[in-house]
Amino acid sequence: MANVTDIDVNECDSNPCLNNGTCTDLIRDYLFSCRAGFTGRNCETITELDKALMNLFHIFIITIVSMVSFSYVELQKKDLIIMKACFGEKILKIP
Ligand SMILES: [Ca+2]
Repeated sequence: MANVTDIDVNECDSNPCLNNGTCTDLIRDYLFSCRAGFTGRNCETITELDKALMNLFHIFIITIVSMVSFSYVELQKKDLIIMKACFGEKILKIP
C-alpha cells in the first residue's frame, strides 16, 4: 500500500508563485513566502501599505513636475522682462 508521500507531487514545479514569491512544497499543498509589499495565498495582492506608498509617490512626482513647470514659466517671464529692458518692446516682434 502506498503512503501519502509516495503519491505526493511537487506543487512548486509549475512555478505558481506570483510576484517573485518563494514556494515551499508541502504534502498535497504548497506555501508561499511573499516578497515585501505582497500578500495573499499566491502573493497576488499588493498590501494596503504599499498601495498607500505608491499613491504618496505618485502625488510626490506630480508635485515635483508641477513645481518644475511653474519655475520654468516664471524663469521665462523673468527672461522676457530682462530682454525687454535690454532691447525694448521690439524683442516681441521676433517670431
Ligand atoms: Ca507536494
